[in-house]
Amino acid sequence: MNKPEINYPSTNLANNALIPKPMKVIATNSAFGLDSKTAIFTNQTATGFEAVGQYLAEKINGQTNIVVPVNISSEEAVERIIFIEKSDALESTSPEAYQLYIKNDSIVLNARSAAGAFRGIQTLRQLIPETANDTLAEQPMWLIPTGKITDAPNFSYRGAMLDVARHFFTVEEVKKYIDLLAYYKYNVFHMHLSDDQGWRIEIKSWPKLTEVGAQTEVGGGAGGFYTQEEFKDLVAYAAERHIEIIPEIDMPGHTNAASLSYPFLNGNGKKLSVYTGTNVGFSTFDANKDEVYAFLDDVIREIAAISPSPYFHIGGDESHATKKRDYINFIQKVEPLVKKHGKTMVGWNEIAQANIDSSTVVHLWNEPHNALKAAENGSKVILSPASKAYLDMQYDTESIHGLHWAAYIPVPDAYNWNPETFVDGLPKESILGIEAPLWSETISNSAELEYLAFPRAIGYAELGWTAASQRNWEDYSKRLVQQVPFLKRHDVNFYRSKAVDWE
Ligand code: TNX
Repeated sequence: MNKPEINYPSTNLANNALIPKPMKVIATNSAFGLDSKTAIFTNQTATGFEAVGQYLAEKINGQTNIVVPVNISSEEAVERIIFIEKSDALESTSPEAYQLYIKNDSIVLNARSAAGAFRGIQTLRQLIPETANDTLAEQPMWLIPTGKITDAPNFSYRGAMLDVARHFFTVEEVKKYIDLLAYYKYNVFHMHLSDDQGWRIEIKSWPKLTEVGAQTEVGGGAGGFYTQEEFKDLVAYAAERHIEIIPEIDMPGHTNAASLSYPFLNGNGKKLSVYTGTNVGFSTFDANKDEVYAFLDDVIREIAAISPSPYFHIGGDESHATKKRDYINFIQKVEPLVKKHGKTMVGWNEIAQANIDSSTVVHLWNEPHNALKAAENGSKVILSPASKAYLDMQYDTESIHGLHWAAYIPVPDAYNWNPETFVDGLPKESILGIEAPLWSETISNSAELEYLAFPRAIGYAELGWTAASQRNWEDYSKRLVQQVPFLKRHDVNFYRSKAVDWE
């Protein structure tokens, strides 16, 4: 390596616009010049590290057009190196912890696992300035401020949910959303795959679910579904971004599309017809029929086989057409089916009415008392309180998409709450993390999805990753403004809230 003599201008790592805000930042007031003479070297024995290096190179290329080689054998033309290393000597024990050490001529990223390295390169991506400095060297150079970042997540579960049932979203639309979530260090993508208005995943042993149940959506559109191959492709795509996909099949309510496909499933005693409206709570499986559980055994088996996530979400919400006794019986019969196929059950907070296993996870949306009950029983809780964390809630009365049954959620309100104290008496140890659900009654394409999700989903990313003591709206909103070039570069239709000084 022959290093050129460059007088780097001083840049200050402490003035970064990183979201989520990292645990610790120490600035050393110089710069690393990212240019065509930079190379990436990664650990090549531990799984996934090289792929993280390649992902970084791809993203650098997408932004700057420079080609940064990964793990090349000759270092001749190389002047500066980004090392991506495995290290167990990090302060935090989180598998997603990382440490970035940025100096003039090298960047060292240390992580326990490829997941940690992946989170670390998102930080690095966010530090690459929009524009190159063309005066320092013969070729354009992007100046990354030097210093040290030590970071780890506050919560191990940082999720976003998309309802692909009320309106269908294509594989490409879902991938675009996953890409954006990855940039903000999300690690879970929950897919709401079935509801009254549509069934969205191929089940080979019950083909009418997609031949009949998938052909509709809210408003009368054509609907759609993912073949098992497409679902596997989505799972792999998310996994490359160290995001786990949790599939949800909602039951025993929200099941009109399934019952329309196979009428023996229906338990509400009413004549079935296509449903393309937005009411909830009218449909139910018949909880007293063995054939219903045999059907569910097949559905869960087929999905579990193509879903590496340890979790399987059974919905369980708003089963107003199911008698309470039947509901409890149903949940207690489905839980062993989920277990039988090697998965941990997750369900919306209503499931805590049943006698559930302590390994089952309860997903809070509207009933703190059921979250508390579950926690007392040893279950972990995911927090998605509708009044704070629902991405489908309108910003205000002028919002062009969304609902407002739980609240209007302006951008500052989405950020200004503390998941750790939201449910009075819920111990932090019981909280797995937070999730921001996006129900799709009022949205049907990427532009509409993005209008509701951005910028609020960026704030939820910080609520999941950054400790409460480090969060502050004033400081956050300034960092949020600096996301605009990234959002524009990726053609994200974000909502320009008046509460943010976009400049
Ligand atoms: C409630 S939240 C629902 C969904 C709706 C949503 C709309 C939950 C578990 N159930 O069925 O789509 O409200 O905001």
